[in-house]
Amino acid sequence: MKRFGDLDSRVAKLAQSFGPFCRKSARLSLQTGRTSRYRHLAGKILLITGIVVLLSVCPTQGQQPERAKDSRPNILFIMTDQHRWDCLGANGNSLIKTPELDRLAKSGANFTHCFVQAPVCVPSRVSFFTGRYPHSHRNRVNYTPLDRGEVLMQARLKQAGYATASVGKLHYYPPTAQEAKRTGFDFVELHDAVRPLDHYSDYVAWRKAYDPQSDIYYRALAKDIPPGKNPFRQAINEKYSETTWVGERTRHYIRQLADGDKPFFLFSSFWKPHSPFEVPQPFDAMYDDVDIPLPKATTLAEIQKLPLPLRLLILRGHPVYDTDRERLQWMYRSYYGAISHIDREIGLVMQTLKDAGVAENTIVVFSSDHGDQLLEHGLQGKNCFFESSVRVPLIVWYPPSVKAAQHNELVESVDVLPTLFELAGLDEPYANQGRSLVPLITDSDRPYTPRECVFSENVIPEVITSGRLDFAFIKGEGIKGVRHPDAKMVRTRRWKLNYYPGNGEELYDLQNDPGEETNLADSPEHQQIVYEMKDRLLHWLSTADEPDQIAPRWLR
Ligand SMILES: [Ca+2]
Repeated sequence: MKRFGDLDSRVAKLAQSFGPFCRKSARLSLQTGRTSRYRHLAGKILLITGIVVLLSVCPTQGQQPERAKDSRPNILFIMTDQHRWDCLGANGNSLIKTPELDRLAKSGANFTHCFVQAPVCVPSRVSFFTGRYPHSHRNRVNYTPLDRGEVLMQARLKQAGYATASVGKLHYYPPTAQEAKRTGFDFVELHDAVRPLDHYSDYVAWRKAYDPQSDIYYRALAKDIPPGKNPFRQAINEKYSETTWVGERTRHYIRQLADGDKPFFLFSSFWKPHSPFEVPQPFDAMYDDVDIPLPKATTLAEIQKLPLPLRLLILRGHPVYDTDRERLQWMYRSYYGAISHIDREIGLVMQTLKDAGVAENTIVVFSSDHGDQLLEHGLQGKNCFFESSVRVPLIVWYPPSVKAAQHNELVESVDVLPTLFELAGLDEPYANQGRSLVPLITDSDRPYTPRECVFSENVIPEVITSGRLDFAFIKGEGIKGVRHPDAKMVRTRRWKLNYYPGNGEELYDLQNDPGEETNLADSPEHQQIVYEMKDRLLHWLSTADEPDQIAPRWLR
C-alpha cells in the first residue's frame, strides 16, 4: 500500500508538471520502473524515454506561458479610495480635470451607475475580490481578518497561471505583506497609510531612502501658506507623495511582469482622494479659480430627523457638519486636486502599458471602494447609503473585445470579478454572486439581463465605538455587547430604501428628489413602495447565498 501511496504522490507530481492529460502516461511510466533490478534499470530507461516523449507531446510549465501569453489577457485593476462617481469628467462633471480617465472611459465601457456592496473600505474591497456580498464573505468591518474560507481573485488567477502583484493600499488584516502574499499575491508593495501601520509601509521605507525631507510626516501641511491660498497644501514634495509612489511602482511592475512568461494581474491601489485633504503642489492650486458647487449647509435639527444609526454616525467624535463655507470650498478643491494627481499617474501608467508592448492585451479596470459625502447631509466621509457614498466610477477597458460605450444600467461591484474572468476566458468561480457584464459590453450573443435593483449593506460600527477602532466582538452579543445596526440598502432606478433593523427606515424618490432630502418611509401613500422594496430585500437575502440550488457536477 505504501508503495502505491508513494506512486500516487509521484504520479501526481509528474502529472502536475505535464498537465492532466499526461496523468495516465505518467503512472504507466512510473509503474514500469518497479519490479526486478533489471527491470528497474529497464524501467528507468523507459521512464526517461517516457519523459522525453511526454515533454515533446505535453505542454510543459516552460512552454505553456508562451501560448498562454498569446491567449490570455493581462489584468490591471486600478482602485482609488473614497472616490465619488460624479468626480470624473466622463460622468458629466465639467469642472474636474480627469483627461486620462476620460480617455479610458470614452474608449472603454463606462458605467454611470455602479454601486459598492458596502460603503466602507474592507467589506467593499473584499466584495470586489470575492464577487460576494458582505453578509456572505463576512468581512463586515475594517481591521478584521479575512475569513480563511474565502478565496480572493488573486489566488484564483495565480492558480490559473497568472503572475500576481499588488501596489499600494490593500487594507487586509493583519496588515502585512506576508498576509497579502497568503491571499495570492506573488509581489507586494504595501501602503495602508494609517500612521500606526507605517512600519509595514513600503512607501514609508522608500521615502526614508530617497526623500531628503523624510523626517516630515507625509500628511503634514505646509507652514508657509499665505491667506487666500489652499490651507491643505502638503508639506512634502509631490515626487515623494504616496500617489506618485503608487504610480511609479505600478509602472515598475508593468515593465517587470510584461517581460515575464505568464500573463499578469496587477492591483494598483491609490490611497487618495481619501481625506484628510492634504494635496501637494502644483495640484493644491489647480482649482484656485474654480468655484465648485457646495452642498447646502446642514443643520443639527435636520440631522436629528435621520434614523438613529445615521444620526449617531454623523454626530460621532468631532462632527464637522457646520464647517465654514470657505474651508469647505478648499476641501472640495483639494479633493479635486488629489483626483487630478491620480489622473496624471494613470496617464503615465497607460503609456507604460504601450511602451511595454502589452496595451493590446491588457484589460484595465478602474473603480473605487466607496465615495465621500464631502459634507452632504452634514457627513464627512462615508459609511452611509447616500449616493455620494455608495455610487462609484467603474470603467472596463479592453479594446479587443469591449466596445466603447456609456452604460447607465444598475451594476454592482460584485459584477467585476465574473466580468474579468469571462474576458480572460476563465471559469466563473462557483461561490461568485455577481453577474458578468460581458454580454453587455462585448459582441457576445448571450443576452444580458439588467438588474432591477442593487444592494449595499453596512454594520456601521463607528456608531458603537464613536469612531475609535476598537471593534471587540462578542459572539451573540455584538460589539462591546451591542448588536450591530446591520443596515441594508436596496435601490431601483427610482427608489431607494435603507433599512436599519429596530431603528427605522428611509425611502427616497431619486427621480423627484435626487438629493435624498425627503424621507418618505412614513408617508401613507408610499407604504406599497416600502412593502415592495422590503420584499426585494428579503428575496435577495434568502437567495444571494446560493449561486444555484444544485451543487456543480463533480465531473464535467
Ligand atoms: Ca476606503
